[in-house]
Amino acid sequence: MRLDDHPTVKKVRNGKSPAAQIPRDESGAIKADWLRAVCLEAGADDVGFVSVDRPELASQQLEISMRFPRAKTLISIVARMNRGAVQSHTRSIANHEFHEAYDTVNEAGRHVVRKLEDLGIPAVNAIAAFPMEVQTFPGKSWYIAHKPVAEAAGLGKMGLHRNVIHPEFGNFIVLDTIVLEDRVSEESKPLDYNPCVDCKLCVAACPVEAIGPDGSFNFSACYTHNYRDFLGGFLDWSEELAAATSKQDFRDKVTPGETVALWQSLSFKPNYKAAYCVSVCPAGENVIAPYLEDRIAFADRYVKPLQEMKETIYVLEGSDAEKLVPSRFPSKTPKRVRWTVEASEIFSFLFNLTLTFQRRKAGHLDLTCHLLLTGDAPMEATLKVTQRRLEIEFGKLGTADITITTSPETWMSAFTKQFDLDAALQDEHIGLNGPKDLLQQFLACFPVYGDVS
Ligand code: B12
Ligand code: SF4
Repeated sequence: MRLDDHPTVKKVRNGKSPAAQIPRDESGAIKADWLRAVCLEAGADDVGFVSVDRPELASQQLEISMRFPRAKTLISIVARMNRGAVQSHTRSIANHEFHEAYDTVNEAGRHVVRKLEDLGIPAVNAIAAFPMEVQTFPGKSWYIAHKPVAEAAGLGKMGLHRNVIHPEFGNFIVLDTIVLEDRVSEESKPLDYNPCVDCKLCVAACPVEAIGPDGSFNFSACYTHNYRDFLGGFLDWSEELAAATSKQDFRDKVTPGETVALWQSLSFKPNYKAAYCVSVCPAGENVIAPYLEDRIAFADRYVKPLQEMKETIYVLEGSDAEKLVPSRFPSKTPKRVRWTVEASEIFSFLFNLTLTFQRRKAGHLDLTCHLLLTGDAPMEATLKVTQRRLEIEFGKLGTADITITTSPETWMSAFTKQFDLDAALQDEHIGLNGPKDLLQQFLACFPVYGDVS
């Protein structure tokens, strides 16, 4: 049969194109009002449109264009969470609400895509979070960062705790992005204020002080505790099991409760250990009234029970969290675990340093260090610690207080417990120009990498 005579071909050629049903403006762009209604009908609680070439998305454009070469617009959608559930001090209730909201936003995204696809417009739902490209672990596993898209789409701003706060719903939302291969008639504009009221309740509630009062974020503290039953936590569990010499040896390291918690995460959906920063946040028009009425009562109701809750807090050896838990939260018990985002090559290792930097341990250290790495692929970097923050840039920038010349392997081993700085200096594995105590102070700004003692 000739292709022209095939029943499918004949039907399609004789049928009316579904694309004719799409309302478009004179330039041919899809009408924003219509698309907005489609998204809300599909289950989104709010929506905004951002063209992929918007400057706010500059850092993501390369990856988006590689994965979605025909993308023209990003549709940002949010789903509300039930506040009471997230504010609950019962972890299973709060976690279930997160999971339900992720399902809601993913389903809404899927319905929008189905509707558009039926009308002949290609689109893809980028998915709220997990599943992600986790086979790249410990590398970056997400391909669209929803927060900057939501900000550009006017759906809120990142608060002090780095979660996006919607002007009405507060931070009780989850985010998703739909990638659309078409233009939309009207783009959304970012909010002209930040709904965060700078109350710092998120700082007070976080059991590992991941959120700094200055807006800094301790990635390793949050990831190590909150994500104990995810990703690297599971890796650690399986390696403990493999290394155990007996049942008792395994139980000495991992309690039956911890194993069962992991079973629950694997069987149902992974359980966050905290998310307290979200639960205590009073920002947003629909949320703030009780806070404005009585701030102390608000903190007593939402923050204090979390601070007083008895629980195990997972910390890295030598981290700020390990030191602060016993004094700030006497009812909580810190437990040392391993940093599982290990890096095998120097670029990831340097990035790892930014994730594990401990601002309290840095104290008032003010240091510029030139790192000159030798070997097959020599490299220069500047490591700058100032105001309890670490910045790493390639090249030799500014005037160095210390200059270190070493191999990438020696540099990576310098952050482990076994490392002997004096021996490395003596054997000339490390060449140091500048005071040794400055290098020691720098190394002390990080937790111990490697096995737990
Ligand atoms: C990576 C990630 C995390 C990381 C880093 C968090 C962060 N501040 O970015 C960890 C594991 C710590 C985390 C924790 C949480 N997350 Co999260 N997370 C993501 C994810 C996948 C990407 C985040 C992102 O955009 N980062 C890049 C930029 C925008 O953020 P940044 O702060 O400048 O970058 C930091 C980190 O990302 C990290 N980083 C940057 N690049 C790389 C690369 C690698 C390899 C690694 C390891 C780290 C890393 O370093 C930066 C400085 O700390 C998104 C889902 C998605 N696809 O967008 C959800 C998302 C941001 N998470 C969310 C939530 C709810 C949480 C938690 C509350 C989890 C929970 N339920 O307990 C906590 C809150 C912690 C906090 N206060 O930020 C929601 C936020 C919703 C909202 N209202 O904004 C999102 C949007 C998921 C969703 N679909 O709704 N998360
Ligand atoms: S808890 Fe307070 S400081 Fe933290 S993000 Fe919410 S409003 Fe901002």
